[in-house]
Amino acid sequence: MRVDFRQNRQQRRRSADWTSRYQTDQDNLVDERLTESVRAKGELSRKRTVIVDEDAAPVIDKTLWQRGVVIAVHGLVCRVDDEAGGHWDCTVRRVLRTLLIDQRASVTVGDRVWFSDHSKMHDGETVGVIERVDERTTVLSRRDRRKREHAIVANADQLLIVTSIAQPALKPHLVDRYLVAAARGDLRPVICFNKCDLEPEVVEFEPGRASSAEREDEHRGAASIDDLFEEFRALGYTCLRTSATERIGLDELRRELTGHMTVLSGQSGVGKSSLINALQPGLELKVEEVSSDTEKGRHVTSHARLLGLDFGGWVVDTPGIRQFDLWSVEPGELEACFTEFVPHIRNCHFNDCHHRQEKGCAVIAAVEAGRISERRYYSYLKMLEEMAREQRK
Ligand SMILES: Nc1nc2c(ncn2[C@@H]2O[C@H](COP(=O)(O)OP(=O)(O)OP(=O)(O)O)[C@@H](O)[C@H]2O)c(=O)[nH]1
Ligand SMILES: [Mg+2]
Ligand SMILES: [Zn+2]
Repeated sequence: MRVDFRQNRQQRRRSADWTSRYQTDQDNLVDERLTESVRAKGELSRKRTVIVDEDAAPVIDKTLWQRGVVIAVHGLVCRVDDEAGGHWDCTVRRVLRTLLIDQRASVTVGDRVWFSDHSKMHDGETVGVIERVDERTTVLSRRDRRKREHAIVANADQLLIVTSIAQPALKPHLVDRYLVAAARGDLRPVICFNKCDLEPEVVEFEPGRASSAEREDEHRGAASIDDLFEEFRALGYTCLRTSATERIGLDELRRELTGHMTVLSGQSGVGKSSLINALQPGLELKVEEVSSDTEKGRHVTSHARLLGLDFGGWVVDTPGIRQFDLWSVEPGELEACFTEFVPHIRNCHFNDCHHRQEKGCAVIAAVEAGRISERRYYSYLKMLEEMAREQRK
């Protein structure tokens, strides 16, 4: 593969007005081709050859390269943990950076990489260069103000949805939102009911609304913590009861986390940090800073960071990815994330039924027959509205 030496320098400039010129002056087309080929030659001299495999990634040199996982990114420096638990500060080889930019990707937290050891050139400091990034199994991304997508975590496989049964009160709609995010991100959700040492509060639903020209009703309701626990469990999700302070349910939680890369989610104050610290004291404090001189003191708060678990696996606790936006979800995709809707959808009269107030809607019929919970249904309607609002942003 031929790769530019410099990133983004020369966007191949095709004459935008080719077609119009072709129509007005056919003879000039030959000349146009000529000048193009001359320019292409100039480009060649600024490219180099990289041997790539079928994934368009540099061929692995196992004798010289080691495997690692990117646990933090600070500017151009990646903190990489090797398989023996060593920490490395790595830059990314320039041709790889160019390859990745071509693929609209860059190295991010969670990436599994191959890197070369450059410690000899740095007085024995564990410094390396990332030579290759393995294909990702999953990617969580956020959208910036200019609507460009940025990968924040690669290769996570679980989403731990932490809630508390009191202080703060459980928000079932928020749990539903995280469940949608998990389904969209291809992550296995695990729901944790934390603070089970406290007196459970009765949960009042945030009003879900069905608003349309024909119908305007608001759904309000309340449920006990036990009802909600059962509701989520009946939907097939793994649900745990824990207490970080009283050390209840921690073995079960540890079992769920072992060997996985788990993203933590849940509103502030539910006990995410407390749970992680109860499993592995001091874990959050043990996170080291990148030591490279050039990058000292640089922090990018939106970046995630992996915390390695003694018993195997990783957790990611990053404020920036806790509110999964729904901007990339289409109404037709949302219904598929409500697993209990799925068997009914094909019986809806209209193919493109959004299950709001359409005639012959099998989902609404299932709600009326008590086969789908009203709470979940109104939560779905509320999410449809939230999505529409986020897409207008
Ligand atoms: N009673 C009780 N309190 C808890 C439990 N877990 C956490 N807390 C308390 O809840 C408060 C918030 O806990 P954190 O672990 O900081 O919550 P967090 O989810 O990490 O919050 P953010 O980092 O702000 O998102 C602290 O005062 C904890 O002591 C629990 O199981 N039972
Ligand atoms: Mg915290
Ligand atoms: Zn329908």
